[in-house]
Order: sequence, then structure tokens, then C-alpha cells
Amino acid sequence: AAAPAPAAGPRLPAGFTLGASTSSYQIEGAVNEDGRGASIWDTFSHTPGRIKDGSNGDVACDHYHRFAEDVELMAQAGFGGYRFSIAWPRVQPDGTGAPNVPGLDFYDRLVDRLLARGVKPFACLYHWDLPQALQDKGGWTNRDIVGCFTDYAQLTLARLGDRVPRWAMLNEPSVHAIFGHAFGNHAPGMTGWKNYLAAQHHMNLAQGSAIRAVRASHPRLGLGTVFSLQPVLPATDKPQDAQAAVRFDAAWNGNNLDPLFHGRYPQISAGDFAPVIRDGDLDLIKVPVDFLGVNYYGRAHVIDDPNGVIAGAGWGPHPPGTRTTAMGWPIEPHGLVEVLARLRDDYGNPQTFITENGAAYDDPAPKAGTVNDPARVAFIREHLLACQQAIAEGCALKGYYVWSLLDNFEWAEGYSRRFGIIHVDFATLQRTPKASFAYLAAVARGEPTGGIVTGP
Ligand code: GBH
Repeated sequence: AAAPAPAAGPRLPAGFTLGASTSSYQIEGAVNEDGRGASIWDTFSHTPGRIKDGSNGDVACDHYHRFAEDVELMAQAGFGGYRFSIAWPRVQPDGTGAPNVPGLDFYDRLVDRLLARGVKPFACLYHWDLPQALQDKGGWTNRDIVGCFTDYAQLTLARLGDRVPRWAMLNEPSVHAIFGHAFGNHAPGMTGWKNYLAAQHHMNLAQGSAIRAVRASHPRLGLGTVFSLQPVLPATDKPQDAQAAVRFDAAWNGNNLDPLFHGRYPQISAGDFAPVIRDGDLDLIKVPVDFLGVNYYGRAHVIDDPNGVIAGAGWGPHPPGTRTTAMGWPIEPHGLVEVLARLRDDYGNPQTFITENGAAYDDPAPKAGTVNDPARVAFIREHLLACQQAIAEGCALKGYYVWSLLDNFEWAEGYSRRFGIIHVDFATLQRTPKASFAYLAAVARGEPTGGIVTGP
């Protein structure tokens, strides 16, 4: 009998970028080095009771000193790109004024090393580590932050814009607004609906303002932003849960997407935002972007909850039989296709990158120079197949960056949740590539990987 045909694996178009994603506070450590100021995550993680395992990002993966080793691993994997974030308090220790040159020097070294090793840098200006000095003036709830962020963006681009071709303004403004300013389980630990509305609106404004300013000085760079997007479904067939899903969808997705692409808030939230909106704001927020970064983890299954801080809704049970990761999050690769189809149909099909997708699992200890993480390999493979499907259906998807390059400081979970394709021993800081790293490397290099095929 003839040999069976290899299973159809991800067939990604030529030019599709595969790579990995990280964020500054989660990996860098070196929090007191080279003039870095304190961020809201330093304050928050050093407040007893805020982080599950009592840990903080003081050392994290020590990437600040080990970046060359980390870049080398990406080069060995054949990754085309690396998405990282810049720590605002390294560039401006108290959030305003002249740049702290030694802080910018670090990113200069990182970028030069990436370019020398053939890995394209993709920088994000803000992944939640606000300078504490700005928080002391109200942080994102104070409208003055719009000008501060715009200045910071200009300063940073003045130093790195000649070598970093692609820039995201913000990481997941809705998650930062909801977790950090309404629930309070993330820094800065603010709570309530009012703080949420102010923080979300000011982030939208900061994004629009910074894109306009940077575009004027750097017309050839790719400028965009990163949203956390998920299909939102009612968890039951009760009519009040269906209504809750509409409200939650507005907060989670619509309050980011609609202002940026359509210059308005979803009808259901427009009235709530009215007190913080001033004349001209919506025109400032609506700005053409060169790309949208999408962080995708799964769908949201929601219920009506009169005490729910966000839109009177909360998380409900997943559909029966749904597989979950160690975070308890549902594994729903098809939701990725749904999110991209929505961008195609309702938001003009922008050029898109999956800037985060990945899973936490309780990995076994390193053995014989690797870590066996078959569940993560399967998770990534299923989501790459979803990317392939979305592309076949006409979505303008151009790349995939796995979350995350390294096991790291997983915010309120501390070091208890591992998302990396590279294991980090937090006692010795030794790196050990996992099987998922080898898998992604094989896909990136277009090698046959047990029936997985790449290429046009
Ligand atoms: C990202 O946020 C962050 O950008 C990154 O820094 C972080 O390390 C990474 O994810 C992993 O957490 O309905 O119960 O399934 C992700 C925001 C919020 C996405 C919760 C998934 C699922 C909740 N996430 N959500 S559930």
C-alpha cells in the first residue's frame, strides 16, 4: 500500500512572520539599574497580598543582562520577528522630561543584536508598566497622561525609530483598564466603573495622539496598536445572559475597536463615556493604522451579574466538554478565526498580526536538555491551523508571535504559571528550550515536523 499522505499542517504563506512575544516588566528584572524609575508594577508586586506567590519582577528572567542569550535562541529557532515592550520608567524615570539615556541604551543594544541575528524587532511602547510618578497624579484616570504618553513615544522613536520598523502603542488597553482600574487585581489596583471609563478613554486618546505625532516625524514606519480580542458568547440560553454578552462585548472589544476604526463608541457604552469625552476626542482617536496586533487566548462565556463591575456582567461556565489550560482558560482555536473574520467584515480587514497566543501548562522538569510539553505543542499547532484557515478566508493576517518566549512573571499569578516555549529555572535563571520551541522552530524553518508542512 502507498504511504499515507502527511497530515495537513500549517501551510503558511511566504512572508508570514513567525516569532515570539514578551513584555518588559515580565522578563527584564534589573529594576534599579541605569536610572530606571519605579513603575506601578513595582509598587503593586511589593504590596503584600497582591501576587499569589508573594513574588515580584525585581529579577524575573534577568533578561536585562541575558538578552544576548535570548536573542541567540530566537536566531537558532529561525524566528523572523520578536515582539517586546519598552519600559517607560527606563526612558523617563518619572514619566516626563528629558530621556534617561542609559535606559534607552539598553533597547539600543537589544535592537542591534536582533538586527545582527536576523530577527526583526517589533516594539510595543506600553505593556502596563506606568511610571509610578505618573500614577501619583492619577495615572490613566488623569487626562494629562495623553500628552505625557505622546512625548514619551516621540522621545523613544527619536532614538530607535531608525532601526525598529514596526511599533505598537499600547498592549491590551481594555484588559489594563478593566483589571487595573475596575477590578483592581492588576496594578495600579484602582477600582470601579468610573475609573475604568476614564482609563479606557484616555488610553484611546493617547493611542490616537501618539500615532499622529509619530507618523508626522516618521512617515515610513509601521504604526499600530495591540488589542485583546475575544468572541463573547452568553454562557447559558437565558435572555438576560444574551444581553450581558452584548454589554460585555462592548467593554472588552468594542470600546477599543469602534473608536479607533469608526470614531465612535458602541451605542451601548456611548452614554457611559459621555462625561469623559470632550469635543474633538473621537476625531483624534480615529486614525488609520498600518496594522492591528491581536492577542488571542479563547472565547469569553459570560453571564448577567448585577454586581459585575464591568457592564453588569461576569464570567460564566464554559460549554460542557471544553478543554482548558492550567489557567482554566478555554482552548478554542476556532475563536481566532471568528475574531479575524470580524476584523475583516466590520473593521475594513486591517493588516493583522497575532501578537500573543499561547498557553500555561504545568510542565515537567527539564530532562536531557529539554522539557516535554506536548499539550503546548498541540495548542500552538491548532492555533496555527486557525491562522491558515483565516488567511484562506481572506483575512489580512501577516504573522504569529507566540506568548511567550520565556516562562516569566505572570502578573498576579507570579511565577506559578508558565507560558514559555523556553523553560526558565528561576533559581539559576538557566534557559531550557521546550519541545514547543523545537516545534515552532521547525515550522519557522519550513521543515517537515511529523506531517506538518509549511510554505506557499
Ligand atoms: C495577556 O493578557 C497579557 O498581554 C500578557 O502580559 C500575559 O502574560 C498573557 O496574556 C497571559 O496572561 O474567560 O476565564 O477564560 C491576557 C488577558 C484575560 C486573556 C483573561 C484571557 C480569559 C479569561 N486575558 N482572559 S476566561
